[in-house]
Amino acid sequence: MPQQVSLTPGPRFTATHLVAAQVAFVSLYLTYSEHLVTVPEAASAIKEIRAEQEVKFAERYLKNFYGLEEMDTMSMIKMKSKRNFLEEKLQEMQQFFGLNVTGQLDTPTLELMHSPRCGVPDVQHFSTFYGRPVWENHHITYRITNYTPDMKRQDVNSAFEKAFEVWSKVTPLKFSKINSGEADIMILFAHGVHGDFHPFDGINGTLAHAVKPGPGLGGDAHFDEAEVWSKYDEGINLFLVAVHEIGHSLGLKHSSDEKSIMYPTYNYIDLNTFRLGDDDIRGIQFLYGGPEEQQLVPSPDRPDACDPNFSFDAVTTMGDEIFFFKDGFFWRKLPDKPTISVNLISSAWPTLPSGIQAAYEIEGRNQVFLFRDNKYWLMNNLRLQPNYPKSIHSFGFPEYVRRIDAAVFNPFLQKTYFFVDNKYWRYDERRGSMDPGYPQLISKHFSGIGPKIDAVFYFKRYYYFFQGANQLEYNVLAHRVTKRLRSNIWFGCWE
Ligand code: TQI
Ligand code: ZN
Repeated sequence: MPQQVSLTPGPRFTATHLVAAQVAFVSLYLTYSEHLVTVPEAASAIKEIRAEQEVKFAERYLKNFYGLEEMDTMSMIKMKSKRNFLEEKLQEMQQFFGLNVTGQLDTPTLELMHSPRCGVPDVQHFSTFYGRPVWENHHITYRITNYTPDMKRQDVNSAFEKAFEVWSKVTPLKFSKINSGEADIMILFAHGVHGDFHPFDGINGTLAHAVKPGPGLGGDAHFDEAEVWSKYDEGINLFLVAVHEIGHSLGLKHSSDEKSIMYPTYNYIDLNTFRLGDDDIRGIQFLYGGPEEQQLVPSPDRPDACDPNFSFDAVTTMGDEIFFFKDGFFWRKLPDKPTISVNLISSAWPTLPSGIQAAYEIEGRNQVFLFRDNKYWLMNNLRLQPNYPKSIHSFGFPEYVRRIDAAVFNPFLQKTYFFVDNKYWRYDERRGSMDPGYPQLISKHFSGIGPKIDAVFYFKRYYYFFQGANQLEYNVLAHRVTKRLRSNIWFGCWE
């Protein structure tokens, strides 16, 4: 018979111990019932409930420590043979602890499971999923598809942003939040059944789960809405659970190192002092390697965007951000935030060349086309798509066009303008063909623009044309130039 389990946390732990809490629940129930049971029927009913709870408890235990029903997209066949699976895992555990290998949830096995000190197999480090799945592309997108009402939206965003940062700091991985379409890591909050064969179980118990890297459901992280999510240590701290789940999303399984965030118990840790454990870092770097030395870009080689004569090769929006391309670099900026980051094109997209000459986004389709010479690439949610580059002649350009200077999509007309020297073409994105009657002179339709432009992008009913160090703001609906600006105005350069 399982005994009352001490809940005194170890010296390192200051808060709830998830597995211990589960044990406490079962044992409290038992002590409670032992004092109360006088009527025989009640006793047998309680026994039944107790047995059911013990099975549930054992399942959770095996899940945590023996990878029972790992979060694969569990096939129906596997579901059917869940019993066998449980038996197998029980045998594995019994073998490990030198118990009789019965495959049954017998008393010695249960007792061992209930003892909190012996719950962890002595694999002294991190573990990865079978086959070691990882994300091939180091630029990983995530999307928060819904929000818990327990917290402010901004706090949810920042919990995830910070949680991703924890992992990006120690790896070459970059994470970007997208707000529509399919991200690599789709995040959601849900109650109970939510469409993945792993329904949530109400408050406590399972808090969240995440799927190993892969297409579709792969990488996705689900959070049990029945928990009270919090920014602090009342309820369950979203940031800490997010760090743990993202660990799974990136390919880490549980670690047996108590200091690891991948250790399968929940402990509140002061967020100001939170750090990944050494074992977490070893684990994640085993999968992805360490961070790239971005700062090795010799500063004399890095173009100074604040140079008053600075010009751009290509500019486009991508989701909420504006991307500026120049030589081997790109800058990305959120329009309403002052921070700008500069990156090497080759480190973000190893197969994309430097010297991108034109780029445009089809708003609403999450598509960005990038051009260099007679080739173009398609990017979707920051990821280069397979089967590119293709030839620009597939847009219908005549043979003599060898490159594009600039391109911009007009969302009102659903048409794209391509600028080449002093002329432009117009492409119908809905029909997928070039409009007849082109090329035309830029100066004829876009008064005040030209003769030749470097880059152009569309933002909130304006086109921004770049001509050397000058930028012209052009009202799309009024068809006229409304402002003359420095090209690098977006960079907050104060002369
Ligand atoms: N959910 C389990 C977990 O994320 C689900 C799970 C068990 C799992 N084994 C897995 C997911 C293997 C992927 C791969 O660990 S949970 C904790 C912790 C949970 C537990 O709700 O039990 C955290 C979620 F570590 F505190 F126990 C988050 Cl942080
Ligand atoms: Zn886990």
